[in-house]
Amino acid sequence: MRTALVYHEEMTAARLLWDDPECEIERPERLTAAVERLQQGGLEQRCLRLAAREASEAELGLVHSPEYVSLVRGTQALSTEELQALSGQYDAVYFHPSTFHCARLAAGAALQLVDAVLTGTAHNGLALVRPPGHHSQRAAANGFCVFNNVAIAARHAQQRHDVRRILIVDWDIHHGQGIQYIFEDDPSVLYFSWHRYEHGRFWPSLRESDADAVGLGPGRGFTVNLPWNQVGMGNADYMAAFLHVLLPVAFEVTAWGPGMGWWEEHGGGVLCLESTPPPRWSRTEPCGWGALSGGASFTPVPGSLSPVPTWPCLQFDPELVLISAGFDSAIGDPEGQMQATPECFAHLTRLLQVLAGGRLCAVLEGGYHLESLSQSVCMVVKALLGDPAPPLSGPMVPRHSALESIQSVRAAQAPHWTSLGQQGSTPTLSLSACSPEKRPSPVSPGGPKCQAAEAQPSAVLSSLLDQLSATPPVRTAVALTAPAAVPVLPPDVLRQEGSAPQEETQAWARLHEALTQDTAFAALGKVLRLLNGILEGQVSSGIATTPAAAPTLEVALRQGLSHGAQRVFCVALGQLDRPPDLADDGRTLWLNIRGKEAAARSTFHMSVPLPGTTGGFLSCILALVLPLAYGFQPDLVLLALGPAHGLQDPQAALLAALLRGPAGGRVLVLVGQGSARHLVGVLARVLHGEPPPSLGPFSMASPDDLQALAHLRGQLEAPWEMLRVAAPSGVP
Ligand code: Q9C
Ligand code: ZN
Repeated sequence: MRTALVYHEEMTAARLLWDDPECEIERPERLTAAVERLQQGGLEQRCLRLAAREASEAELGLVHSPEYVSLVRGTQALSTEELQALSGQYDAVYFHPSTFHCARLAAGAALQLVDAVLTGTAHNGLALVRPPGHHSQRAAANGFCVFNNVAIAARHAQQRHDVRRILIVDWDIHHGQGIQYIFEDDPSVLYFSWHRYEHGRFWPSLRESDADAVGLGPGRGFTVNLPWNQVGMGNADYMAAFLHVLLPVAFEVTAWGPGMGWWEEHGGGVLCLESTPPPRWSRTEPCGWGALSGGASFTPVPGSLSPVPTWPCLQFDPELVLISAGFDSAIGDPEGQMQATPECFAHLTRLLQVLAGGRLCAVLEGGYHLESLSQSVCMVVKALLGDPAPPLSGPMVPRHSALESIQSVRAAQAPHWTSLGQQGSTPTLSLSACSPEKRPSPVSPGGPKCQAAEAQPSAVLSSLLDQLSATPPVRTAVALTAPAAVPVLPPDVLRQEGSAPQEETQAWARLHEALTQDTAFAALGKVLRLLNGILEGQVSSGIATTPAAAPTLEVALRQGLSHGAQRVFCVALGQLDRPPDLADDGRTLWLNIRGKEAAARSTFHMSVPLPGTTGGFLSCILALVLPLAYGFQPDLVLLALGPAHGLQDPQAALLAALLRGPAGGRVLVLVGQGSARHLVGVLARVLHGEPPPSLGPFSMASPDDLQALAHLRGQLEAPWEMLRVAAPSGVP
């Protein structure tokens, strides 16, 4: 794992030279505070440090007009009065004699980061820059932004590296209208932005920031705006936005078929962006459609449907992810007035790391509360380095207003993205057993139920300090039954040879006949040792093989519950039944993925069929597994691959990678006999923080798969509100 950190102290030179309450928040201390905190946390030292370079004028010209670049160059020689007069011509902008230099360093830092990641010098990285960029336009400065750092980096990646599809995720709390304008008709760049909007009352108060602005011409569907109409959005709202809007779109392959025909209006032709997919990260077969397979454009015959491909052609599934990483969307920020805590940004980063083979470049935008900004920056760097993300605090219940926003963007984008077609469903029945509200409170003091939505920023921020350093010494351990089954492992994955004490293993083995047999008994001893390491905080995650998956899973669950875990999330694939005498007391959430039927037996026990398509599998994870996991807030995840689990290696890897999120990285994977040792190697690498391999050719979810999910959502969204994709009707 190599994470680049791009910075240059000279970017602190620009500052406001006159009185302006609107602009004074964009100060040099933003950078120094963030860098100092990275150093204190020992994070800076773990990164590949790169000094920012200046972008050349040709590079600025990828996005900006020559006249505008000359104008900004000219500000170096202006007097304070002249600078103030020029600044007044733009909205929320100030110039300083060093602005041109700083802004070229900021754009250059983004370029250097992209170069490092696309040449393989680094896997991912962060550029700490100012001035920010996402409001700046072809010929205009705006909202503290001079050059559009992220847009320049995206164009550069396309021109200088063999990258076409780029995802830009703008989690700054303002709408990056500059980025939107630059790429609005371009389907090779998918721009996602959430922003404080308040029905248009919040700056920059643009009509085109609303959810129904989806892009123009060929770029329709490639602008995704999620306007927040109230302040106070928190962790649950941000996670719901990623799970129910951004990720389904980012993974999806766009199918162009009759009826979608945007080309009819914009007769310029359909651009096929993919001729031969790059070997490693593409999910789609080469465009199988003759006229399009050359990678060129074609002109449709007016009035004819025949030139429209009926099979996916332009896939999204990005090759590079750029984050416009503003932290004014975090708790305490005076601009955003939101409630998301710093660790939320580790989770957002973690979710994006499963895309584009992990090629993730974050570039600082806003963020004006120095403490909140610094901690959020640390959380992103920790996630980039592969460290486990601290669990999310606060009630994981999306706000009504957030669900309204999610519903409206899904509706606006539904014509362009098939996975957003499924809308909310009506609750069908109420379930027995206790509701999540009655579940036991968590171990950590000040955890979920104690921190009300109106939590004090300072209290939240200081309690988080301790978590920064509380990372287990061993990130991943592997305990294998047979030495013959040794897979290829990353060098710092621990091979655990030891077992739990004989008496402890014997006590548990009494639970089930099958556990007394030689190899099962030996495996159980190793599983217990590994699990104890996880529960005691010495190991973050682990994989163990066993010939007796079902009883071993039961033991692991019972041991987890009796040795410190308040809540355990069990994801059981294949023939693994929930132990019938296990108490349905809200401490175990049991999800089976197998079989034919989708069924919720209680609030805490459900099963769903394993979808037969990649699209269905992704929907199952994003729309069901992760919302349940994040809603349950477990402190341990058990993932068990039992007999006939049916998962392909890349599917298992994606599931394991994403299940590192909900329980602070505490995951134990049990692999039953019959699975190839290759699978153990793949799982070890993702638990260790490497990006999961591609799922392979994308296939659309079948109607049956989607119906199964919708059915479960209908049954479960009352107790598990993270499953909602729409606001419940009739409730204000
Ligand atoms: N009177 C960034 O966060 N505030 N820019 C305008 C209207 C401007 C924010 C208030 C905020 C600009 C990168
Ligand atoms: Zn901002």
